Amino acid sequence: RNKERSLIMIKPNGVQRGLVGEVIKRFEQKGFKLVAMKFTQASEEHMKTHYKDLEKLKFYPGLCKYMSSNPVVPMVWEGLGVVKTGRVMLGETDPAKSLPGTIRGDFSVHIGRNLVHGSDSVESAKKEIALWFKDDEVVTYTAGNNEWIYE
Ligand code: YYY
Ligand code: MG
Repeated sequence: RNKERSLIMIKPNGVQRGLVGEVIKRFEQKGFKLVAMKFTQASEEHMKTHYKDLEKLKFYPGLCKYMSSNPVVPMVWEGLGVVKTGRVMLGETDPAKSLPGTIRGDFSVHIGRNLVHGSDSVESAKKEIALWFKDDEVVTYTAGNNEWIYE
């Protein structure tokens, strides 16, 4: 219960613009639990696997090149409905359609520089988490605030 997980990843421009703390802060303050995180520069091959579902689309090569051009911060966040709610917190894929109050709505303008990735289903979250983290890099622990977040 409350163990759903999502891969949330700060993209290269989020790192370069100094928004790592801002993104983490929002997920922490919401009440989700951080269970894995790394700071890493991925290979283009790794990004091609991550975005495999999009390989037919015209922006795919540029996207994979961009995502591997600079460091990223992949994280695993855990909690009730975190996949869906995480996407709500991110905003729409196109920042122009993202409301203020969302991460993309507040801090980005262009679809190709929308700052942060979030898994789009529980199933793809599982795949993405396995791609970015070894089993023992995802940490099981009890958050001290648990009883103050869940009834
Ligand atoms: O899941 P989400 O990141 O919101 O969008 P996807 O449709 O999975 O596309 C992944 C990624 O590709 C998106 O975050 C920006 C980029 N992209 C783009 O550059 N141009 C598009 N027309 C659509 C997506
Ligand atoms: Mg997606």
